[in-house]
Amino acid sequence: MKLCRFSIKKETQPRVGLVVGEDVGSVIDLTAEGIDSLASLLEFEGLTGKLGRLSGLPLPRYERHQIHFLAPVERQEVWAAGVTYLRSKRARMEESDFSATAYDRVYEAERPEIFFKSMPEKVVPTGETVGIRSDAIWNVPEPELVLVCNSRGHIAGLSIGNDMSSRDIEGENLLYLPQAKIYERSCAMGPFVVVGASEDEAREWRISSRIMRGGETVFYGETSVGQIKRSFMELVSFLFRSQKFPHGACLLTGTGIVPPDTFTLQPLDEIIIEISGIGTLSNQVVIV
Ligand code: DO4
Ligand code: MG
Repeated sequence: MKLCRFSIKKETQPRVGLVVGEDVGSVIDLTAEGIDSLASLLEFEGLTGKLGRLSGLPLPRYERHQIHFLAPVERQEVWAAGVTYLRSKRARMEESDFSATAYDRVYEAERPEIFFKSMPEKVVPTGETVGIRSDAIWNVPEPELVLVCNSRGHIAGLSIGNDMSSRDIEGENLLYLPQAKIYERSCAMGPFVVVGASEDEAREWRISSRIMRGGETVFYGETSVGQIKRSFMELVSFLFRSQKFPHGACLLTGTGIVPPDTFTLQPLDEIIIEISGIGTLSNQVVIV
């Protein structure tokens, strides 16, 4: 089952929706049943049963062309794990001189790399622009599965994220990581939160990234969610160590798709990230 946040075109009120049909045929407006936030819904035990009951009610439905998708995040902080795929570890070791061993060590260590990524209100939804820094010369998208956690640290849903990154800044010095990762429009998420899928199911999903420039594909890469080295709960339990998230938290799980070292994003590029069990997150690039 897929949830989303949306607004009706020409309106601004955010609504919570249940997606009907494989290809987003329509969206049931759960806000009409008093559900005013996605986060509150994700707090329910037995959520799929509740959603099954809600889908039987005579609630308003909107067709895809009548709505805009909003990012599926409200007051949750957005965090990200790193170096969870072998491909990511190798790429970071290649881009950096004197901090290469840090990536090697963190890949093997008990404690994963986890960093703050975005305030919720800064997360970009599908269809809007993501940013590349004006002071960076080597920029890439990082397509990642997102673990959408409730306040108890349960993984209530799964979504798609883009951890936009400046590789030249990150590679110059590890201490520059926050600047390489956190800037205007550097995090996109959505459009859906899939609920009721187990980790075993999710590990079978394919994740792909296509970058289009002037109508041509200039990069395509794919991998499997199953290549993530650590279990989902392992990552979440480290995030929730010694820290409370009263509104829940989103955790991007790291990238396994890295374009060749000669590749950098340009303004107007279209980034299309697909995860087979979830859907497609699509954003155009702008300089910020
Ligand atoms: O340590 C650098 C960031 C790693 C990361 O974002 C990833 O592996 O996805
Ligand atoms: Mg990343």
